Order: sequence, then C-alpha cells, then structure tokens
Amino acid sequence: PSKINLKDYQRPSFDVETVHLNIKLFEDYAQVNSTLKMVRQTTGDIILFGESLELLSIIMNDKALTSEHYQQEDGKLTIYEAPDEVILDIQVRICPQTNTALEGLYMAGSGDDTMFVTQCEPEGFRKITFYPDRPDVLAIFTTRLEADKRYPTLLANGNLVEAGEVADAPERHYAIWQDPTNKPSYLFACVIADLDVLTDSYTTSEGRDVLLEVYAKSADIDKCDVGMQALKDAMKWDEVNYGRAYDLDRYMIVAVSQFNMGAMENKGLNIFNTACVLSSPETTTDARSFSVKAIIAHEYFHNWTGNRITCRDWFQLCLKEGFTVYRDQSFSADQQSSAVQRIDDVATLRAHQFAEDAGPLAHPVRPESFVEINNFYTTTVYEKGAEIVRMIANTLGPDDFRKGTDEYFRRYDGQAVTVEDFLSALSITDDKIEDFIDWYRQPGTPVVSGSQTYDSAAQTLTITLNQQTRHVKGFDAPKPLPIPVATTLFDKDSGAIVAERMLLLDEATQTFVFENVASEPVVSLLRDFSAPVQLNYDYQDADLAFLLKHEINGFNRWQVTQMLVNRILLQSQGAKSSPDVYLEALAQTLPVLAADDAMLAARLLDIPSAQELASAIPQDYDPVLVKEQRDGLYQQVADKLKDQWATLYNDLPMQSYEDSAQARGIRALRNVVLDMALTANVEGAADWAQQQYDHASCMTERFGALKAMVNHQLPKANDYLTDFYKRFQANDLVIDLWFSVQAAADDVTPDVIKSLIAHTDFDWNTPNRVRSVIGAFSSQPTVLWTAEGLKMYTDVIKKLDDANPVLASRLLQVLARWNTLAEPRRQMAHEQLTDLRKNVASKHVLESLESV
Ligand code: HT7
Ligand code: ZN
Repeated sequence: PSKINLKDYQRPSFDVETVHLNIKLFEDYAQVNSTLKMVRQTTGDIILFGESLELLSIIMNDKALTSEHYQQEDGKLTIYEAPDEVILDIQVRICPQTNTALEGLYMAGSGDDTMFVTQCEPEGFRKITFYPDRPDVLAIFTTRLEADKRYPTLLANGNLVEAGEVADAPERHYAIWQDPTNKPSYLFACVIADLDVLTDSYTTSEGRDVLLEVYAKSADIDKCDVGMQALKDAMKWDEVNYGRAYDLDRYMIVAVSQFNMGAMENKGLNIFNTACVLSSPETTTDARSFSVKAIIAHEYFHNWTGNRITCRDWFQLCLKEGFTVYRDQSFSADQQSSAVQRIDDVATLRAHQFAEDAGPLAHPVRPESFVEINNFYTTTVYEKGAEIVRMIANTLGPDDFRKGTDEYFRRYDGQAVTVEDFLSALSITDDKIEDFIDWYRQPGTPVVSGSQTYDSAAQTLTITLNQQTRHVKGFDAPKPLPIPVATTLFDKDSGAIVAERMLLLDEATQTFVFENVASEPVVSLLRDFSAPVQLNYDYQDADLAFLLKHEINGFNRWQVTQMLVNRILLQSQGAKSSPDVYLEALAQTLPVLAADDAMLAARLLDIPSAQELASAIPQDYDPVLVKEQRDGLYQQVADKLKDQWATLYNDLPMQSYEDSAQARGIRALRNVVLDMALTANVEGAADWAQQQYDHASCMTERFGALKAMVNHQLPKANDYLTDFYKRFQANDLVIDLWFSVQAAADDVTPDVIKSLIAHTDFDWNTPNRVRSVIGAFSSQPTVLWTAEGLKMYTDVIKKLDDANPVLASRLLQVLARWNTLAEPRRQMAHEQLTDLRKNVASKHVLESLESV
C-alpha cells in the first residue's frame, strides 16, 4: 500500500462553501443526494474521495456528466476542466445495513433493535458520499434525513429547522438540520434511531441558553445523569480556565453500543460508545465512571481545540488530540486529588506510550508519513502529545500559558492549522517555546541519566545530567530536546526543602550547580513527571526510601516507589536493588497513609504490569520469568504486611454509596487490600470477598470481590460468576466485565478464550465485546506468547481484517514487540505473524505488520 507524506501537502484546488445532504434511509440501503457549492482556490481538477459507494449520477452546473468528464480510480473521483464556480449534484447509494467497519453511516444493533449512526473521523465521510474529504476543506452543512417512523429520532449537526411527514409516504418522516458553523466533513454526524432523551440546560458566560440532550435506549436513560453533570462541569471549566464558551444553542450526545473507539466530537452532536457515557453505581465501577466524566469533558473541549480550530491535515492530529488530552487531564485533576490524577496519567503513559516508543511502531508525535491514518490514533499522538503541551504550560507558567492560548484562539478561530501555528501563538511571551517543535518530530523516549557531586568546602552541589534518545530507523539522528527537569533538594537530617529549581536540560550533557548547600542533600528529580523521559539517576536505595518518607507531593512519592520496584524487577537489565528497602519503606508508610489518603495508599501498592516491564526489556524478553518475578514481589509485599491486612480491611468498612473522592479512595484501597490478603493467605479473607460481593453497595465493591475470587481461584468463584451473569444479563456493559474477568484471569488458557468466543453473548460486531475477551486476554503475556495463544490471537485478527480493519489493527498493536522475545518464542511469533501477513488484505493491518 502506498504512503502519504507530510512533505507532499498541497492546498485543495477547490473549496466547498455549502453542502446540502439528503439522506433517505430504506429497508436495505440508503440513497444520498448531495449538492456542493464549490469555488476554485488554485489550479487543478476537482478531486473527490469516495469508498463503497454506488455512483448513480453527477450533475455539474445543471449538466449531467458522463465518464469522459471524470475518472474514478482507487477511491478518488477526478472531475476534469471544471469552471471556477461549480454546483455539483451527486447521487449515490450506500448500504449502512451491511457496513461492519463502523465508519461512514452504519447500522448498529440487530433484529428489531437497530439504529443508524455515523463515524466520519478520520475518513468516514467518503463512505457516505463523494466529497473533498480532508480536514482543510470547511463548509456549511444542511442535512435532511428521511426514514421510516419506527425511527422517531432523526438528528444531525446544528439546529433543527424543519420536520414533518413525507408526502405520499405516511409511514415515513423527515427532519432538516442546519449547522451555522464552517466545519470539515470529519465532524459531520447524523443519527436515525428510536431513543429516549435526558434534557437539561446551561447558560453560558456569554448569556447563551443551551439545550443539553443525552440520547440513549430507554433501558439506559437512567444512566445518563453522571454524563450530563460532567458536561455542565466541563462547560463551566472551559469558561473559567480558557475563556471558551459554547457557541450553538444545542449540544447533543448519543450513546451507541457498537463503536470502534470511545467517543467522537462531531459538531454539536457527539456520538459516544455506551461504555464511555453510561454510568450508574450499580453497574459501573468507579474507575469507569471517572473516565466517563473525563471523556465527556474531552469531547466537549474539542469544540474549541479541534472543531473551531481544526487540523490542516491528518499529520497534525496531535494538534487537537494532544492539547485536548492535556485539557481533559487538567479538568480531571480538578475533580479529584491532582496527585492521583497525575499518577494515573503517568502510569498510562509509561505502560503504553513508552512501550510504543520502544518498539517497531515508534513514530513522532507528528508522524511524517502513513499508509492508513487510522493506525495513528496512538498513545504517542494523544498522551505524549499532551505531555508536550504540559511541558510548555509549565515552562510558561499559568499566566503566560493563558496569554498564549488566548492568542491561539484569537488568531486561528475558524481555520485549519498546523503544530507550527500552535507553537507560534504559544510563544508570544517566550520565543524559546518554538524549540519544542523537535519533540513533535523525533520518535523515541529520551533517557535522562545523571549523578551528583557535593563539595563540602565550597558548599555546592553539582548535578550532571545527560540525555540520549535511541535512533529509530528511518529518522534523522536524534537531537537533544528541551527537557524541563523539576528538581528539589531535601536536607538529609530534617527532611526540609533546601532548594527548588526547574532545570532546563537542552544539550546532550549539562551541569547545574546549586550554591550555599550546607550539607549533601537528597535530590528529588523530575517531580510531577516534568518531562516524558526515562530517568536513570544514580540513586542509592536509601535515598529513594528517604524520598518516599519526605516527599511532600503524593505523585513524587508514588514515582519513588515505582523506581524502587523497577530496580528490583529489572535486575536483568542492570538494575540492582534487593526488595528489603522497598518492603520496609512500604510497611512504614502504608498504614499511616491508608487513614489519610486511601486512594494514594492504593496507588503506592502498584506494581507495573507485565507489559510495562516488558517494554523496558529490549531483547531476550522471557514472559514467564518476568511474571515469576512480578508475582514474587507481589507475594513479598503481601507477606510483609500480612499482619496488617485484616486491620486495614476492617478500617475501610463498606458504607452506603457516595460518589466523592474520599469514598472512591476507600473502595479502591479496600479492593487492593482484599487482593493482598488473599495473596498472603490471611485467614478468613475468602469470606471477606464473599461478604463484600453479597453486600456490595455498588459495582466497584461487587466487581472487586468477584475479580479477587476469580484470580485467586477460590472454590466459590464459579458460583459467583454465575450469579453475576444472572444478575446483570440484560446489561451489555456489565456482561463485558463478566467476559473480561474470565479472559484476563491469571489461569486463563486459549481454550477458555475459545469457549468465551463460543458463548451465545459473544458478538463479533460489537467492538466492546471483542475487546472484553481478546483485549483482556492480551494482558496475560505468558499465555499470549505461546504457539496456541498466538494462533488463537492471530486467527481473531484474520477474522476481523475484512469486517472491521480498524479494530483488527488496534488489537494487533499488542504483538508489536514480538522481536524482543527470547528464543524459541521469537521464532514462533515470527512464523505466525508472517503467516498472518499472507492472509490479510486491509492496509490497516498490513501497515501494522510492516516490521515483520
Ligand atoms: N477524535 C476522535 C477520534 C476517532 C474516533 C472516535 C470514534 C470512532 C472512531 C474514531 N476514529 C478516530 C475521538 C477523540 O479523540 O476524541
Ligand atoms: Zn480527542
């Protein structure tokens, strides 16, 4: 498949001023008529994109075109010799009923329970009609929808201007929607369904009364309040923190159960995966409910960072995604402990983005070429993209960052822009900010190493830092990047802070001198994870134990425990710690912290996942050994605190449900303590699990208990699994949990996965369900990386390759680091992936297999 390069970008030859779409849905097809008013911008032919469309007719300025006026090839329709102003009338027929790729207009559900929704980002609009489907073509859309009245809900972007019955067809009705904003086609959306609606309102800081609507199936409408509240919170937050108010009279959210990703920010009509919008205490875990709020906020924030200012081309995806993730992380940090928010964001970054940057799919935050843009909705674009914005925000400080973002909105509102434009606006108070461009261009995670020397006579502390980034094939030799290293010195005796500075490491090696330091301090580096780098500082274990005790910020304490754990578990990679210091420090810290900040206490017990540890092993990775070491350390922690688990558990009694940070913290810690107690074989712990399940006030408690029972293979685990299934059979999202707890169980086998796939509730057409089994299974590398496990996994990819290549390719990413495996697994994986490559056709999957 052919590559598209950033350097080849060219402006479109024609702009579109207005689009009138008329979508008529029938039993087994849809007819789409479009009228485009186009105006020439530069020389060249009119180029429209179209896929899986049956072209019925094209009329240009009232003249029907025949095949000598245009050429249709490889998803492109080129119209020759067009005048400078053109009205194009295009008629196509599409088949949403058989569209399993979930891009364009597709049918979700089955039997009598169906609905029709769109997904147009990045290139789905071309599956609805022929169009210059690229983000730098902005137009005013009017949409007429027509369907049978058994679909009473007809929605599109903007304002409803007309609705009624279809003349001569009393069983059919229509609605006309007009969107007053100029938008790219990827933000188009429509919904044809039978849904209930939860309604509310919000008055913006500019005095606009906005109607807020969340649409869901009637059985789910009682689970929409959390999302609605989050939407109002997000609207307010954006006004206060960025001065951005909403600009339409209506904001709609629609929940759909068949969706490839989390949610989509279509202008005024967001479409959400049910998993990312529905929430109730009985059916949704705290973690999931918290992410519902974050995703609602994320999509809302896109209204300014993405929709009003959009991307010039898809290489600039990080422009909207990195900035919007940074904004949603900041919003979430205001809703809970900011330390815990930072812990969770950094944990995700380290587990997934660092792994991506270390493997064959490493790419810059702004890629320079791609075969299939869908493959670049990655953790590098999103999360590393957000880290760059964070570094800039921290470098500027809140006031100058706000000046910069105000300038960005002022300058580029209504335009499709680039990362360079973004940096130029942010640098109005400090032109050094433009140096951050290299972070967007260069793949690989920088490793910052360093050491210190203390001169007692001069009373100076000198810190020497080096940076090194691996050279990724196909890119220029890496350059030093501007790396802000937040640094604090602690007095060894008193634990008091003696100095605090943001060091800017922007050369390969640099020394930083601190004057007037009376005695050798303990240095805390990279506080709050001030840059997305691997830190390799010359610490003694005792220094880290000291910091665990004296660091004042919860994030830094967690970071220290993670350093200690990595030094223990990555011995084969030159790490050098025995667990004693870590265990002792934990034993001293945990009981105190549990009473103070239960959520933080729960996080301090984190041990990096097997996948995260694997990402730090560049070669000869043995999944069995890593699992043994990881499980071994977990067992040591459990044993070390064995006498304390019962007290800790009893001090965290179950109470009636409350959605506060404190109550969530208690529930999180209780689940961790329960698991630890079972690991340490604490007497009675199996009963605690059953009691917790039986008397649970919410899903966090019930599912925590179930998970513990399954993972520890308690004799009653199967009975409880059956009970869970019966209780929640009618709720797909809970049944996803039921599938996932079995698929991710410690003792899972490929046969268990095969039997889950054979279950009557398994459904290949519902990505949530596929992920709940196949995605969950991939968290067990010792089973995944066996001949049988891999065969099962690659068979799934083959099956999905044609039906839903976006999903297939995303699932495949888990196998990217096959080449770091120790033999004979590496050879076995190579053979299976080679075989996979011969049996797939989508450019999505083929691109993901390029390194095999
Ligand atoms: N901007 C969206 C990205 C997206 C997507 C969403 C749903 C289904 C398919 C999709 N392809 C790309 C989501 C976001 O980042 O907000
Ligand atoms: Zn986004």
